[in-house]
Amino acid sequence: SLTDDVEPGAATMPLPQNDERRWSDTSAYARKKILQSWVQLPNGNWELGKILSTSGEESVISLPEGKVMKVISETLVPANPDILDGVDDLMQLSYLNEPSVLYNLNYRYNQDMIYTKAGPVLVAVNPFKEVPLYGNRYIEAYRKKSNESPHVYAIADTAIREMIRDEVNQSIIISGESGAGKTETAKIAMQYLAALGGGSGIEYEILKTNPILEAFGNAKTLRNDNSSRFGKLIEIHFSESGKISGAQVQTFLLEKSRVVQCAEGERSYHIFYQLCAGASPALREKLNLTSAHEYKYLGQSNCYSINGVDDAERFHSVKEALDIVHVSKEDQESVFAMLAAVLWLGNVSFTVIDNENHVEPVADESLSTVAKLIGCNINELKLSLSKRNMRVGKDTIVQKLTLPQAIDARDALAKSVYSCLFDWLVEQINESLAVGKRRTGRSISILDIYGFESFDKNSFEQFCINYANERLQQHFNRHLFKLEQEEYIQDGIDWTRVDFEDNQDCLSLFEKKPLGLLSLLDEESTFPNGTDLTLANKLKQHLHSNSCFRGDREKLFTVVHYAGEVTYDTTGFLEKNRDLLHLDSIQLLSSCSCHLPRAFASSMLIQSEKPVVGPLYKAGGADSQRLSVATKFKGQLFQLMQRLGNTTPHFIRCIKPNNVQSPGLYEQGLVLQQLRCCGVLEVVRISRSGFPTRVSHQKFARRYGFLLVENIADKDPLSVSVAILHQFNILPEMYQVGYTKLFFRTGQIGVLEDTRNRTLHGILRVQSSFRGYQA
Ligand code: AOV
Ligand code: MG
Repeated sequence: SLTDDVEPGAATMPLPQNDERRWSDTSAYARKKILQSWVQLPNGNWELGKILSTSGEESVISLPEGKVMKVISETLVPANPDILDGVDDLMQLSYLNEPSVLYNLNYRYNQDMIYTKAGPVLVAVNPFKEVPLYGNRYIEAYRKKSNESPHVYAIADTAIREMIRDEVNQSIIISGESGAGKTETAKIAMQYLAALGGGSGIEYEILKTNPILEAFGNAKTLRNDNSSRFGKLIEIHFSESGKISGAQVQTFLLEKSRVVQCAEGERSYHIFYQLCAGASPALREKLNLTSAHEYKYLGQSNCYSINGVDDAERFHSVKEALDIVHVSKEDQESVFAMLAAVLWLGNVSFTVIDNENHVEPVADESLSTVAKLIGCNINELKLSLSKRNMRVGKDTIVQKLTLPQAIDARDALAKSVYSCLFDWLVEQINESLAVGKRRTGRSISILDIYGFESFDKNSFEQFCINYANERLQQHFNRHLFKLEQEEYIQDGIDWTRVDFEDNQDCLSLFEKKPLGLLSLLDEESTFPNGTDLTLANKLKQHLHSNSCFRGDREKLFTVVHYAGEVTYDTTGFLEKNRDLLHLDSIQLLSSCSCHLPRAFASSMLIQSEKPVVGPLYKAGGADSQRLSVATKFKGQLFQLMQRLGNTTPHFIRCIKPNNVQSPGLYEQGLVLQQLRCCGVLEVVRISRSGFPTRVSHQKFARRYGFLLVENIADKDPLSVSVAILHQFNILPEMYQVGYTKLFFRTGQIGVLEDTRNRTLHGILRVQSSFRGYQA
């Protein structure tokens, strides 16, 4: 136990409480007379105080501004000496407790030093303003290693170096809550890779994928004005010489419901507003475009603009970016036509045509514009929005639609056109970026997904997003804790286990078969009579004893996520999970004269013809049999984790210092909650007490063996390794020799690398001067 070695007499010393105790070096603390200490104020914030006196169980503390307070000594938490203020790696803190970490990040944040290392992890605190840390001057400094302060650039630099040195693919995995800065961080990393690996021009295209994907896949939410509504993995390929040769983008589950509805104060996808604001008069006329206010899909949330954002200007940047990734002008126009079609589709209204409440669309401007834009016959459009062909056995019956069914059919069409458009664009981008066909197999992938979300009302989208974040969290845990510890133990290294928060229970709640959230959801989705309420009841019935689950009233249930509790409302879950595609709509699109709708129809058909692995969906008039959305998403995530599992990961944790997107506002409680749930403090503790750098004996001997003075020709790698360690006087406490590997404390390998580089350069210089002599 950590408190075992507290010396006698330490009882009068303030000891950290509960959680704090896990992070503090109480032993060291107890040995010294501590004057500075953290005091928790009634509002929960920590303040630095001086201990004036201690008697019995109480201490008298003086706080800034002359306040004096009497507190229970036990509640005090030791503070670090001033000399450690603002250290750039939390590992350097003498007292690694929560208030000290909070203070250190805050201290740096106030000076625009938004990056801090937490052992191997980079912590980035969102500045919500421009900070002078980027651009060519900085890139150059990190490339030359003349600037060594923590930075995304430094992470990207390490990734490139390790890719080349170890011949292993790398990944930069960025996580954090919604609005914490993941997407910005991903762009900063790409900027560095492009600068170092650039030359062929392809890097410019890669950077231009960002404005395109953000326009089509990001939207204003209550958490973030530029919130990613899809997950993205961009794999950047490198040649043997370390130059970028191409890239590939993979996207995950776009939130398509946003196209037809979004909450008060939020917006639909940026591109709709950009098009309405920025289209040229000629394009407006061609698409029969009006202002964003005229479109029902955009009007329901009462929010049309974003502070400080000029949608018209952005539209021009998007067009430029499309040019650069080789989307032709004609194709661009088709893309805009699809967007206009989606908007006009939202304005299509219905009228009752018989006494059974069946409806058909009103033949007005919106209907005719949609028909014109997608290139179909107006009567066929009308039919597809008022009737549904259903196969029953071998027969086909025609069902007339009621108003809610017709609205569903209309919205389903709008959503699938938009999501097909998004996928089509990604495909175009990938074709354009697949320049280096001769792949060397070396790559750096950057992962930027939607962050953990918790709103007042949480639906299927949050359910999927938060599930994805659980998976990612496990990857983080697995890598930094489990693997780390297992490796030490396997290699016979003396190692004291560190407990960490595992989120396996929550993941099992989602994934267990047959009684997990996803299985039960899929099962209910196959029942024709299943409703959102029967789903909620089913979940409560089967999962009530799970510690990560709580059934609430009616259609509500709560999941205890690693990042906090979220209450979900099952309203719409079944429909969104089934995501029915009606053959009528597909047929309509395939009969269009424009090429995009036809391409969409065939990709929808391909999707529905895929061998069905999961449950079948025949209920509710669906003609196509496909995987449920949740099951497909789960499969994608498994694949993603597998892909990432084959790379050397570099983790960046983005932290959101306030909920109002303001610069200079650092809310302790909010930051602490994020630090706690993402395990940053545990990582630091592990790294500090452990040996984070490890190299196999073979590799080590191969890399540094030539530096040895003695002859090593007939020696085994382990002996060579030990010989190297001795020759370079590496202190015994700085490494451990395992069965298969060497384990080093942080920073040790740098000494050897320096010597190696100096020696190599020396050799090269000797060789070139020799060559000069010959010539
Ligand atoms: P996210 O990707 O983590 O949220 P973003 O990367 O979109 O968050 O960041 C949100 C906003 O914070 C940005 O639009 C910027 O205004 C600001 N910001 C973030 N990082 C920086 C930085 N390094 N410098 C300046 N401003 C920054 V989400 O996609 O919602 O999960 O779903
Ligand atoms: Mg984002």
